[in-house]
Amino acid sequence: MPNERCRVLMVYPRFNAGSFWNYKATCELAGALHPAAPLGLITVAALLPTAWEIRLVDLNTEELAEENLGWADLVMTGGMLPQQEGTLAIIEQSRMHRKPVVVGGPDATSTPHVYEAADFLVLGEAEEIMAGFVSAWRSGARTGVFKSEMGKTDVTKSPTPRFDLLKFERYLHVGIQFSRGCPFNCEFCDIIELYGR
Ligand code: B12
Repeated sequence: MPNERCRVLMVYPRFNAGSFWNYKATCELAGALHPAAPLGLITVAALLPTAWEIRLVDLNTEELAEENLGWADLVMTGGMLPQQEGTLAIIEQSRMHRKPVVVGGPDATSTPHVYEAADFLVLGEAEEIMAGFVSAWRSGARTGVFKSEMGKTDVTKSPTPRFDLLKFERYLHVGIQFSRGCPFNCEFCDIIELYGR
């Protein structure tokens, strides 16, 4: 689509302070601001049309400047359970600026009712869903719930994440994916429900 413009502001929500397994002390020792980079959002970024402009703000390492919200046509956010409060705050802030907000990721997929205030919900693995979202957005949709109709993602078809959007020096480690789901049965974990084996 020539001349198409869409400015996407990706915001990685803040984790609850003091949440378990947050590597806070390790980050201090190593001089990092946060343990892990937002691999979900940069994977979603790689699934969007190349003509769309993308900015990434990780609220675990920086503040969200008002200017970024003013710039955006669309806000994308989401993460895991300890980021729920942070995600809800981003939804509220985006709505105050009258910016449509898309929420996705593991917590929205597990408990979509919590995120009803979002304009769009993307539930499940984004690889199978974003093309449908993009075509709905292009045809003028400004609300909707998008789910994968095609079953589980073939991880070999997941694009290389947009690592260029990261400020590497801020993180303790940057993950890469080599599988989805899990072969084990740990009782505390619902990953098999989310992404299968
Ligand atoms: C690596 C990992 C960790 C690491 C790094 C964590 C971090 N801060 O990044 C460690 C080991 C530290 C960790 C710890 C915890 N984790 Co963890 N972790 C994972 C794991 C194995 C992979 C996450 C990942 O990077 N995946 C790769 C990316 C590409 O996938 P993704 O983020 O899911 O993104 C895809 C979609 O969800 C979607 N998507 C994601 N975001 C968005 C946003 C938008 C707008 C859209 C459209 C789509 C979208 O698109 C992507 C491509 O398909 C998952 C399980 C799994 N196999 O997915 C659990 C998982 C995310 N963790 C989970 C939990 C609960 C925790 C802990 C709270 C556990 C605990 N009890 O302490 C802690 C919290 C840590 C903290 N305070 O930071 C849960 C979250 C469940 C939920 N309902 O939110 C998961 C799903 C495992 C599970 N089922 O139990 N974790």
